[in-house]
Amino acid sequence: MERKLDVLIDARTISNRVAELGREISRDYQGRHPLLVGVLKGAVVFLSDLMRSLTVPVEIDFMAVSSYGYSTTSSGVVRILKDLEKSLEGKDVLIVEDIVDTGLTLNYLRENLASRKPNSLKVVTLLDKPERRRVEFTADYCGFVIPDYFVVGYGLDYNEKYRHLPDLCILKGEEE
Ligand code: PRP
Ligand code: 7HP
Repeated sequence: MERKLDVLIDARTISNRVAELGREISRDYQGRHPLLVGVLKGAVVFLSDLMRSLTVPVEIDFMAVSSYGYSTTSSGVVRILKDLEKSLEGKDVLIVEDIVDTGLTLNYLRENLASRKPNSLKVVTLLDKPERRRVEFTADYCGFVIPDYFVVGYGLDYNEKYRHLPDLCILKGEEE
């Protein structure tokens, strides 16, 4: 099957929006030192840009969870593959995610991290695909709401490919 990439959101538009999110988050966390929790692997590009747009000091940590395997349809199963290094007790935690699709991953992660007694817990996602939701989930900060396309680039993959693309692209032809 021939694959085709159409740009949905170009690198400059992403960069401008990430800078805006950075300003908003910096205002909201003034005087605090939030812990950014990146969800591997898709969020690494977004997290690395977002943290450099913040004017408050941050720490970072990462989790890896699995819900998809190598399929583009959600199995509904969330498993922790890599956990955080330190306790969240008393910390201001901001989960950084690349995309909310069915909502299963973040719904699970938010509950899981809330049970570790952080001082506050919020979620920032670069992308939100509300048409695909299977459980109710609303992020505290969102870069772009997008239609139900399978997208790659800026950290997002299909079978581990395309994460390096600077633009966010619609992948056609390979997901069938
Ligand atoms: C993607 C994405 C989110 C999750 C969102 O991760 O990064 O973590 O799926 O989907 P959901 O809202 O339907 O749960 P994926 O499992 O593809 O792993 P990756 O980040 O390593 O690419
Ligand atoms: C996961 C995911 N990964 C890449 N592109 C998408 O559109 C996706 N939705 N959920």
